[in-house]
Amino acid sequence: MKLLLISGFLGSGKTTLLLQIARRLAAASQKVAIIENEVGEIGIDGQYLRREGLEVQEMFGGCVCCTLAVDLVTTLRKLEESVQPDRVILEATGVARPGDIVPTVRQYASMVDEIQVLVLVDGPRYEMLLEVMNPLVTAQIGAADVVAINKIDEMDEAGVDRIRRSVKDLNEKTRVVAISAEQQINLEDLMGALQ
Ligand SMILES: Nc1nc2c(ncn2[C@@H]2O[C@H](COP(=O)(O)OP(=O)(O)OP(=O)(O)O)[C@@H](O)[C@H]2O)c(=O)[nH]1
Ligand SMILES: [Mg+2]
Repeated sequence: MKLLLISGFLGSGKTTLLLQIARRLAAASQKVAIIENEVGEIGIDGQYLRREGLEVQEMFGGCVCCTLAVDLVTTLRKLEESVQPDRVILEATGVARPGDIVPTVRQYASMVDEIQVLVLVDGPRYEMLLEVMNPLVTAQIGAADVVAINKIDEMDEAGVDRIRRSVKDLNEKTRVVAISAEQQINLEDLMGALQ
């Protein structure tokens, strides 16, 4: 199975985008399963995605990048046995550091052939978050294979270009796509980047 890890700050649009990606993969005949990691005990995102007909496993009460790392491997193993998905999409908590998840998966989750890290940036709040939450935002972008600048429907082009340059300064190897998950703008470009 291929694992797509979606990381990004609270409210950046992870669940909204996950649904769009899952629909597109399903339309391309891929079997998709979701893992929702939520800090609290109520699985709001999980319930929402399940109502859309998706196979969802939930992990509560901690973060898969630290306290729940072992549980993540167990959950992946269970999915492999029960569903045998082509793709698993993992929505991390907003405070997760994807760079800490990748080595665990590579080392212990042998059923995962490939892991991709997609980091969502909350476009309108990027500059504020970079200032206030600098170590977290920098760590998330640093670990990204692909960065999606989200909510461009609320931004002008100059603002998007500024973020693009800032992201490239933090991680010159990452691919950057500017999208709106909600308005479904540039999602085909993003799917291309995630092949
Ligand atoms: N304007 C705009 N709003 C968006 C877009 N994508 C998501 N949103 C809104 O952003 C808010 C958060 O979206 P979610 O998908 O729940 O974000 P999330 O990252 O999963 O949030 P948490 O799981 O709580 O961290 C919601 O009100 C969405 O409607 C977008 O492309 N444009
Ligand atoms: Mg969410």
